[in-house]
Amino acid sequence: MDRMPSGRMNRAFKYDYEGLDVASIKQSLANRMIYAVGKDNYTATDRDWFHATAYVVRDRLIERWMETMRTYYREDTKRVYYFSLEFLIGRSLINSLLNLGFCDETREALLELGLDLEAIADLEFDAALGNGGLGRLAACFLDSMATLSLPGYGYGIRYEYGMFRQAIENGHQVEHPDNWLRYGNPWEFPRPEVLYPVEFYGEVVQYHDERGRVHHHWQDTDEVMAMAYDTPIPGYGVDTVNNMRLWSAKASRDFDLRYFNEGNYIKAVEDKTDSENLSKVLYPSDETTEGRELRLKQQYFFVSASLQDIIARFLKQHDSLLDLPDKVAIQLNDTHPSIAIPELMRLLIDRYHQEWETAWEITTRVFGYTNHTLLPEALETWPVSLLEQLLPRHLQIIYEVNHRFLNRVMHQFPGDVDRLRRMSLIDEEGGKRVRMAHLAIIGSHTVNGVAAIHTKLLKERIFRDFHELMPERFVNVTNGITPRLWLHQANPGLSGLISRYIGHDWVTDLPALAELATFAEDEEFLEAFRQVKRANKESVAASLADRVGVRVDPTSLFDVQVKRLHEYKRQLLNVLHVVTLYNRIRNGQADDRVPRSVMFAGKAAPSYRIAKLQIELIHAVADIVNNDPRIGDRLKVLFIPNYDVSTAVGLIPAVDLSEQISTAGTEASGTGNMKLALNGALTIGTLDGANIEIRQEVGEENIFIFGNTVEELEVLRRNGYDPRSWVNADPELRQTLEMIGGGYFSPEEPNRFKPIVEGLLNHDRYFVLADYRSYIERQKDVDRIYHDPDVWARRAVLNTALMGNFSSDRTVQEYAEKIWGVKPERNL
Ligand code: 26W
Repeated sequence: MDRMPSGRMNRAFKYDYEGLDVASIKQSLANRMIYAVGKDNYTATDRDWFHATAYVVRDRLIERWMETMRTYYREDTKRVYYFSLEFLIGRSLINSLLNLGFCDETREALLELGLDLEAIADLEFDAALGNGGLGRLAACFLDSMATLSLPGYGYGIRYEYGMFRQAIENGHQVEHPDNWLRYGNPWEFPRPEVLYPVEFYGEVVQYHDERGRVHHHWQDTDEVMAMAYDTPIPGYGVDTVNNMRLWSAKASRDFDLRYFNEGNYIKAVEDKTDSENLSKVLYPSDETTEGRELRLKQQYFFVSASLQDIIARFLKQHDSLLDLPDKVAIQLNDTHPSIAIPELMRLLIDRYHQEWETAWEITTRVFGYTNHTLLPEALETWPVSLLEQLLPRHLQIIYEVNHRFLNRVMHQFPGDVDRLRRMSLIDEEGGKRVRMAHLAIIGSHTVNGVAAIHTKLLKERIFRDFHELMPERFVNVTNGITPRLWLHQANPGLSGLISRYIGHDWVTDLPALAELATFAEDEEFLEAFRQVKRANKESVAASLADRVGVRVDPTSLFDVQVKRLHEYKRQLLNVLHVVTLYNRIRNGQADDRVPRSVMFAGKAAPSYRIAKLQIELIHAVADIVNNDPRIGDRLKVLFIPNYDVSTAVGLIPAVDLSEQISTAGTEASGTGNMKLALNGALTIGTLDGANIEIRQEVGEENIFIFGNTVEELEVLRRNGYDPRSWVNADPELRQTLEMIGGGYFSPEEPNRFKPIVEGLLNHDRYFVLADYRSYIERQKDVDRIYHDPDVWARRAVLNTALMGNFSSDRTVQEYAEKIWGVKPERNL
C-alpha cells in the first residue's frame, strides 16, 4: 500500500510564478542549498536539505501571499482577525506541498538527488505553540479560511519555547524545554519594522481640556516593544495564502536609555532580558488558570500590538473609526485575549477621542467570543489588585463597563440584588477578582459554544443570567477539523482509496464522502479499506517497537485514548477497564475476547499532581500486564511519550477504537473524536460534547455509547452521590480498586496509587465509578463486533463516510455567516 501522500488535486491556480515541475524544483533545490543554506553537496546534512526544500516551497508561496494581501487591500475586504494565545500548527513542509499541489513533483526531484522526502520532512520541528484542542482548532481554522479564500489573519505570540517535550523516566513524566527555533524557522519572516510599543504599570491622571471634557493620561509606564513575525498560510488548491502574525517581545530603547544614561550598563542589559522574557514560553496548563502576572502580561502584550496593527491597517484606507466594524471582525479564542475589549475602548477614547457610547458601540460590533470550556477552574479571573498595578487604565474602564451594565440589569430586574452579584464583572468573594468571561460576553456581539450540548449548557448553566438578559447573543458553532491534514495528509492510503472510488473533491467538500456509504456492502471496497487499515497498523506497530519498546500485534484491536491528561477526560476509567480485562483473562473468563493493544498518549500539566500520578499508574499497569506470561499477546498496554501533532498524524490512521469517555457535560466538544472517526475508527464514548452529533451523523449502530447522561448525573448529584455505594454493589469493581490502591501494580511501594483510589472513593468528582459497569459492558460489545471483520469494516467505512459535517470548512463558513459577516474574496 502506498503510504506517501499524493499531490493529486485540481489546481485552480491563476499564476505559475515559479515552476512546479520536477526539473524546476530540482534546479531550485540546488540553488537554495547554495545561496540560502550556504552549503554544497559535500557538506549538506539532511537537515540542510530540509531547509533547502522548505525554501523552495516558501519561494512558491511568497508571490501568492503578496498577491493575496494586495487583493484584500485593493478590494478593501472586510477582514477577520483570530486572536489566540495558541496556534498548534505542527509541521508545515508536507502540508504546504500538498496545499500547493506539487508534493509528488518534489518527492521525485529529491529522489533524483538521492533523498527521501518523508525522511527529510521528519526533521522539521513541530510548531507546538499550543496546549491541545483549543490551539489545534485555531490551526485548523487557518487552513480552512485560506482554503475558502476568506480574509482571515491569525494573531498570537511567537513563543521561543512551545509546549514542553514530555520524556518518561522510570514511568514518570519529565518536562524538557521545546527549543523549536534552534535551527531556525524557515517559514517565518521577521518584520523588524513592524514594531509597536506596549505599556505596563504606571499611573492614570485625569485632566480637563479647554472645553471642560475629562481626559485620561496613562503615564510613567514601562514599555515593551512587540515585533512582528509573519508566517504564510496557504489554502488548498487555491492561490490564496493568508497570514499569521505572531509577536515577539523586544526591549524598548527608551527603557534601556534611562539606565545607560546613569552609567548602569549591566542593569540596563538585565532589564532588557526581563522584558524580552515576555514571549519566552507557552504556559503549559490547560483547563486551570494559574493567575500569574506573566500570563496576563502575555495576553495584554499580544492584544495591544494586534489592535494597534489592525487600526493602523484600517486607517490607511479609512478616515472614520465609526466604520471599523464594517471592515474588522475580531474573534476571541476563549477569554485569553479578552483584555482586548477594554484595550480597544482605551484606544478609541484616549487616543482617538471618541465618546464612551460611540466607542462601546464600535467595540461590541467588532468582537465575537468563543467559549471552550465549562469547567469552573478554567474560567479566568484576575485579581483587581493585579490589574490595578499592571493596567490601571483598563481597570478603570472595566469598572465603568460594569457600572453601566449593572444599571441595565437593575433596570430590567428591579430589586434582584443576588442577580447583580452573580452577573457583576467583579467577583467580590475572597479578594476581588475580574471575571473575564463576563467581560467577554458583555463586550461581544456574539457568544458561541463549540458543540450543541456545550452551547445548551452555557445557556442553561454557567451563563444562564446572561442568556436571560440577551438570548439573541448566544449561538452554537460545532467544531471541525481540516480534512487536508487529518485525512488527506495523515492517511495517504485511505485518501488514495477514497479518491479512486469517488474522485478527489471530498478534500474540499467533505460531505461528498457520503457517497462512500454505497460501498459499505461492496466486498472489494471493504477488502481494500481493511488492507489500508492493516498497513497503517503495521507501520505504527513497527514504530512503536522503536519508540516504546513494546511489540504489538498488528492484528490486535488498537484501542486508543490520546489527549491531554485530565481527570474529566477519565483516562482512569480506561485503566479500570484494562485491569478488569487483565483479571478476566487471568481467570479464564475472557477466552472469547480478541487481543487488544490499549494505547495512551498525552501530557499532564507540570503542576497537576494527580494527572502525573495517573501517567505513573498507566506505566505500572503496563509493566505488570505486558510481562505476565499468562497474558501473552492478548493484552498489551502502551504509553506513547510526547503526544504532539506529528504523533497524532502518525497514529490516528491506525486506530480501531477511539476512546471519548469524558463525564457527560464536561468536554466542550472534543476534536480528536472527529479525527479518529474520520479515519475509520469506531468510537466508544459518552453522550458528551460532539460525540452526540457524531452519533447523529454516523447512526447509533455505528458508535458505542455508554454511561450516564447529563440529566442522569444531575439526578445523581441532587440525591447526594455516594461513590462507595457503587463499589459495594460491584465486586469486580472493588477488586480492581483494591489491586490499584493496595500495591498490586506497585509492590515496591504499596501505597503509591492510594491517592488515586482515595480520590474515587471520597469524591469521584467525575463519576468514574457510576459509569464503570456500563463502560465494561460496552467494551464487551466492542469485542463481539470486532470478532467479525466484515461487520467491523462496514461500520468503520460508515464512520468515514458520514463524518462530512465535521470539516472545519463547514465550521468556518458558519462563523463567517453567523458571526463575522465576511465573504470569500472572489478576486483571488
Ligand atoms: C487559562 C487556562 C486555560 C487554558 C486553556 C483554560 C482553558 C483552556 C482551553 C479552553 C482548553 C481547551 O483546549 N479546550 C478545548 O477546546 C477544544 C476546542 O474547542 C474542545 O474541542 C475541547 O473539548 C476543549 O476541552
